[in-house]
Amino acid sequence: MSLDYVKFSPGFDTFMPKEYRDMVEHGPFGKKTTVSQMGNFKEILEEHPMCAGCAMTLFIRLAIVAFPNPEDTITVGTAGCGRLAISQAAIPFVYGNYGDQNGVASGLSRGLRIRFGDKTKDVVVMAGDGGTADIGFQQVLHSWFRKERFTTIMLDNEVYGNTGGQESGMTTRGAVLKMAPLGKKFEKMDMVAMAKIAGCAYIATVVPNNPRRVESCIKKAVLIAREVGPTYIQAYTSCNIEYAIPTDKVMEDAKSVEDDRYKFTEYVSEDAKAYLADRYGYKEFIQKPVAAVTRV
Ligand SMILES: Cc1ncc(C[n+]2csc(CCOP(=O)(O)OP(=O)(O)O)c2C)c(N)n1
Ligand code: SF4
Repeated sequence: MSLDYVKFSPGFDTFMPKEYRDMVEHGPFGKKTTVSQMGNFKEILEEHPMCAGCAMTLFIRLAIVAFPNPEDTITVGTAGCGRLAISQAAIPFVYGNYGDQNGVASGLSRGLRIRFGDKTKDVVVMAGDGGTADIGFQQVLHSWFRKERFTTIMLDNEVYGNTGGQESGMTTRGAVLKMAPLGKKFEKMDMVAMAKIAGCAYIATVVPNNPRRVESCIKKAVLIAREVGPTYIQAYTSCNIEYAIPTDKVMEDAKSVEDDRYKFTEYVSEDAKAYLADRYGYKEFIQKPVAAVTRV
């Protein structure tokens, strides 16, 4: 059992730092904690070096709380702001070259299935829009076409935040950034349509100001990826620095962007619906019996 990893070896408990003791005693491992209980348990991610008010950090925090089995989850990331937070979480994090994340996750997810057989090990990629739609694009698409069973989350701040404001394929047309002063010349890439074409079994677009919705999307995506196929979540996680959003307006911005051009959408394949209903009791996907035809 992976929970044994975090427990103290006999004789070591008195030497462990307080944070570690807290994590073992009050962390979410082996429990079914939810976002509505935040504040009542020690979170896996509590400290990070991200900018104050960064929506990406809030989303990452919510996503990690939502992992169905955090003690059996490995995150994979790449260059970009998000890895600065994800790498501080008290669960394993694998960091490859910029854009390699879906190639790394493919090998990791296959290897874990061979090594651990029938035990569940979840692999979750979290990478920026540049890492996912630009430099990592080929590896992302091929992992989907190959039906690799892990979750890909795009932290879509619509800019290269970590390197000071270059445009990405996910920047909206016309946006002017510090290092794109003439304005983006092309449309924002439609990665949701590409995920559909490539055969992802679950696809969602979401913003971070509805924690329960984020939780529901992450849980479904991770559970479906265990057996049915690749899953993709695209999250609007604004960069308040590069888009000059005052820190106290970050959630307001997320709400207005959600109402305007980043609406909540969710696609669940028929196989994934049946799997969620049968295996995890999702009522919304239980097939209703066809009413008998009465003849008169
Ligand atoms: C091969 C390679 N090219 C370029 C870089 C420099 N680099 C680091 S982060 C980054 C941009 C990250 O943008 P994005 O993926 O959108 O993530 P964000 O920082 O916005 O979260 C770049 C170009 C690198 N680390 N490795
Ligand atoms: S640069 Fe932007 S995305 Fe990166 S940590 Fe700061 S606010 Fe967040």
